[in-house]
Amino acid sequence: MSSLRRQGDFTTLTRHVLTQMGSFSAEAFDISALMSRIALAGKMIARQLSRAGLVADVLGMTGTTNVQGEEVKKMDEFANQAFIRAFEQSGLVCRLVSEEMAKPYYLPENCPIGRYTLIFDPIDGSSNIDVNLAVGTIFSVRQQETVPGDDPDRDLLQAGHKQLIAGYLLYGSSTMLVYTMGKGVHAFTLDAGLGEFILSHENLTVPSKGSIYSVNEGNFHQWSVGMQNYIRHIHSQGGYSGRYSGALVADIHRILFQGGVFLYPGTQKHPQGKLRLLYENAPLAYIITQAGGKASTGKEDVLDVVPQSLHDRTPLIIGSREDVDLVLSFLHD
Ligand code: P6P
Repeated sequence: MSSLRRQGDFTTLTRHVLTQMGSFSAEAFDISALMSRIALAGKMIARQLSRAGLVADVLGMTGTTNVQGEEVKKMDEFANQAFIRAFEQSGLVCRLVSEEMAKPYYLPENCPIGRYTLIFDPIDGSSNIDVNLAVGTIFSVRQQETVPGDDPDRDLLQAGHKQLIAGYLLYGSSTMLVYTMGKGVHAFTLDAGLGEFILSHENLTVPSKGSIYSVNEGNFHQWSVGMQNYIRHIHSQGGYSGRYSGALVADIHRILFQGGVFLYPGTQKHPQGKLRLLYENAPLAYIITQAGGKASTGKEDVLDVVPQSLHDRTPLIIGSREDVDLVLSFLHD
């Protein structure tokens, strides 16, 4: 279980990152500043969400569709712009990869100094906004690499093990930021009065087994026989609770704290499922794996998958190690 912090121990995000880096080198300060910019974008988004319904440009659609062919909500666009504004003139990040942008967005003023690429889903679960339910942001930081070949962005098409940092923001009853840089998983809660993310849970661990299964059972008849048999098994066993919010970040956050398994399987129509690898499944797999859990596509570890393109999708089975292994045992039968 996580260790709740003592009241009054004001460990800020920037200080925690420097502690994690174990140094005060220029690189450590760059990473700390980078995380601060992510936190700033998160605060801008949280503030806009808190005014939904009161001010224009929060609820509703923009009238455009994104590279995924999905209708873009006003908050999707606002959140995407918040990250662009947070990293312009920062000297930190040279390239942004977003669910909302077909191609990487270069920040030329930061290149080539900015050695990092930020990959993100600005608002995950945006259909929840109009009904005031939790939504999130998912982010991943990778080192910018020059690889042979004519495509300057080819270095992005590498496995999830290449991630330096992964995390998410959850805009729920409180606003939280959860991240890992390979040394455990840590959670911060936004103290709006201070305007700071304060460490609230350190070294989070996923329980080895849980009683929650999180899946959209409306797709049951489109799943493989193995996946259908797993769900039948769960129904017959009893002792499980179904929880599904429609926002990946909220459902994963519950699994991180309480254990269990989240599933977004492939279907006959969409064998790769719906969720995107680079800015949803890979960052969340890094977090859950760092917390002692497991993340699989059903065929291989999510972190081993090498994407063919920026917006590739994979099926996702993620959570407590024993629960994920139980699902896999039905798929491999
Ligand atoms: P469905 C939101 O659109 C999202 O990408 C995830 O946040 C969420 O887990 C999933 O899709 C919900 O998809 O098909 O169950 O509505």
